Amino acid sequence: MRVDIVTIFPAFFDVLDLSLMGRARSNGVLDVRIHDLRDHAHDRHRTVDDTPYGGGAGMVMKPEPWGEALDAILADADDPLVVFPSPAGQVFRQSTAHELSEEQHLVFCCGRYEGIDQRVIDDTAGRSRTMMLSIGDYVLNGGESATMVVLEAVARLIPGMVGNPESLLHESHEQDGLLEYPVYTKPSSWRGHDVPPVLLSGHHGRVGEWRHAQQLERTRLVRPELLRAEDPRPADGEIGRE
Ligand code: 6GU
Repeated sequence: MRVDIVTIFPAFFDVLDLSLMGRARSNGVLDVRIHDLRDHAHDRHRTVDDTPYGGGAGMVMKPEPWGEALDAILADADDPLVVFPSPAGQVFRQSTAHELSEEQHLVFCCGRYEGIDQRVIDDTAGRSRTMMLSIGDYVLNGGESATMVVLEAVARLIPGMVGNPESLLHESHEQDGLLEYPVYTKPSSWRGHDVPPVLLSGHHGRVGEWRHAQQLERTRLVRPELLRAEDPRPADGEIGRE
């Protein structure tokens, strides 16, 4: 997958050299290119922002540097998806991560200040598939950290990224939409806390039932809105059983 990121803070993405991402980049699974928006600002101060028409607080990112930066990236691109991280966008979910992991070329446009001049988004939508994406209901100072979040969630779903693809199946927000069950490793007793005995029983059926009950209980306590009509209720007697 090719990924282009346009930002006024290229150094923010230095961490992409590390860990899973670093390996994916060196073995060719991910081709990530970072672009400094200021390379497309041509005044002496490399200005990328200006005051908002209509008044109000803060600054707005000027359209010209964005237009030029995107012209250069999109010139030789084959059906890219251009993403504008924004708290005003559609909410990014695990299902969105799966959809984006099927793309062959993503372009992330990291806004700062009060946002990017809307005409940049409109102009881009006139020539490429374009979306505004929010990572949740809170406010960040810019799109950089949101881009990192989206990229990490998407990249690990690309075939060949995660060592054992089976490990992707039993996670929160996958499959049945329940939160994941708690996990334990050796020693079986630590600081007076014992691993739940069922996990030491070697009885796969009972382990599976216990894990599912834990998923339901956690979800009911922390994220009840994720439960579906067909999920058993506490009254069904499943929750808390060992
Ligand atoms: Cl994508 N950007 C900013 N600036 N704030 C956010 C966000 C994005 N998602 C949630 N809050």
